[in-house]
Formats: sequence, C-alpha cells, structure tokens
Amino acid sequence: MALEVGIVGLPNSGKTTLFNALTRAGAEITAYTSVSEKPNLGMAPIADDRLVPLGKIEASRKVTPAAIRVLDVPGTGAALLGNLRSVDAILAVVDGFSPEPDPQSDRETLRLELLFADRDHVGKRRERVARDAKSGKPEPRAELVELDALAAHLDAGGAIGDYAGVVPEALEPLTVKPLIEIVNGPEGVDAKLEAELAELPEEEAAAYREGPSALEDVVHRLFSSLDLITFFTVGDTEARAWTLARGESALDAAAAIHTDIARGFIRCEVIAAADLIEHGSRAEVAKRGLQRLEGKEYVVQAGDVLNVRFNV
Ligand SMILES: Nc1nc2c(ncn2[C@@H]2O[C@H](COP(=O)(O)OP(=O)(O)O)[C@@H](O)[C@H]2O)c(=O)[nH]1
Ligand SMILES: [Mg+2]
Repeated sequence: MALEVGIVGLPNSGKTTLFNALTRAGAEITAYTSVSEKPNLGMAPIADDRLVPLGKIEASRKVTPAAIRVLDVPGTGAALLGNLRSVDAILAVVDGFSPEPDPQSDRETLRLELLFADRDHVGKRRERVARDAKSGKPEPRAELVELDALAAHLDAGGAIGDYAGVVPEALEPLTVKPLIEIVNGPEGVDAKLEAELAELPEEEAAAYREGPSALEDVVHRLFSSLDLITFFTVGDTEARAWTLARGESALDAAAAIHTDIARGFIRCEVIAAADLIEHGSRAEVAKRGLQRLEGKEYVVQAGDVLNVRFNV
C-alpha cells in the first residue's frame, strides 16, 4: 500500500493548486467552491537525485521515483473530511498569498473544523454501535462503553488527542494524525508557482528556481514526521525508489516490491546508494567489500540499494 496523504484547508486556500503542483494532474482550479467539486486523487512522485545516477550505472531502461497517494477534498464539512480517515498524514494548507492573509485565524478555524469532524464522527459511530449492541453481541457492547466515555470527554471540551482512555481502533480520528502545515504564498510554499513549474520540463523548472523545489521541503517534512526512509532497487529494466518506515526489515521491503518476492525471499544483497554511485559498478563495490548479504531480519537503512534473491 502506497503512503497516502490528505490535503485539508479552508476554501480557496490553494488545496487543489497544491494538489496539482504535487501530482501534475492538472485538476480544475476554481476561484469558488462549487458543489460539483469532487475529491481529487493522484500520485505525487518524490524527487530523489540519486535515482538517475543509479539508473545510469545499471543502464536501466526506466527510472521510477517513489510516489505518495494524494487526496484533495473540497471543503471542510464533516462528511468530506471523513474521506480522509485512512490517510497516513494530513497536509494543512493555510492562505498566505491573498492581499491580507491571516494564517493564525485560518489555522484556528481549520483546527476547529477537524475537531468538529472527529466529534461528529464519534457521535455517528456511537449511534451505529449502539444499534448493534442491542443484538447482545459482546464486541459492540464493549465498544459502546469506550465510545460513551470518549463522547463524555469530548462533550466536556476535550480532544481525542488528549484523551487518556481507549480510542476504538476503527475510529481513525483525524486530529491525531501527523499534520504538516503549509503556508501557501511567497513566505512559505508558493503553490501557484509550483503548479506552473510542474507543467514545465524538469530542466526548465530547475533553471527557473534558485534552490530546490519548495515541494521537496514538503516531502522532507512528511518523511521526518512519519519517520520514513527511501531504499532502491536497480536493474536493467528499472531503477526505482521505494519508501519504507524506519526500522522495517528486508522482508518488509521485499513485500513492498511484490508479495511473491517476499514469499520466496532467500537473501538480499545490500549496497549503500552512495557507495554504488561513488564506485560506479556493483563489481567495484563488491571488490572493496562494500556489498553485504543479509537475511529477512535485516533492518533496511536509508539509501540502501537492495537486490532480493528469491525463488517461487
Ligand atoms: N496568487 C496566488 N494565488 C493562488 C495561490 N494558490 C492558489 N491561488 C488561487 O486561489 C484560488 C483558489 O485556489 P484552489 O487551489 O482552487 O483552492 P482550494 O479551494 O483550496 O482548492 C485560485 O484562483 C488559485 O489560482 C498562490 O500561491 N498564489
Ligand atoms: Mg479545491
């Protein structure tokens, strides 16, 4: 399952513009929130400057960056925000570009919208579970007890994030997800500029910018808040980057590539991408003793190039 992030923000804060910048999907931008607006779903490639040099070394026919699923929901109603329950993290867009932006006030409004959406969700789930509990089954009755206690905490002005009791797992509250704030404007991430640059060929966009893309910073913040790492697979067909949670094993990495590869896992050759790029070939890296053979339990390190030996 690819990592998934949801974009939230007040109307016209630039959510869809940021979505386009991240995914290059060219979704329609409207100055007003129209009722016909649908959630946008796309994949955002993650730039990594090691990928092309790695592909050159193995003469890979294709270079594939790692990607994140991005979901852009219009508006902040509880039902719409409910589409975000399964995301791993939230990107909160705050207007920093309009003539008199007020990020502090927008941030607070958005925080309350998320709180409200969670409260609404707890109430709805409580109603449903209460109906199920009438059947006398033990699970809904137990969850109802938990939900009643949580609802009382929320009614008393508390938030899910500061609740000391048990939060039923199925609830997936929005307010406890990692949240990365993006101020959209010249002082933060200029989403409109980035969306325009995303339409240009890579080199032209790079030439236009003075430094790295502001979107790279967004991705870095996402990586650090979710504690993710990148690993690579490099062969003649494809050089590819993948994401993994820090601490996950070579077997987890294999499963991210393909379930068959995980099932037939034998061993895994490991080289640091920096070593492969520096020495220019697997043979040269091996000669220097910089290639290792690891088992399923090996904890993958950021920047590892993995070659899983498997049989099916
Ligand atoms: N000047 C400027 N305009 C922006 C920026 N981001 C969005 N806009 C404009 O603000 C309006 C609303 O943007 P949109 O992405 O549709 O906002 P959403 O309602 O949050 O999805 C559009 O007219 C955009 O062109 C920005 O960074 N700078
Ligand atoms: Mg929009």
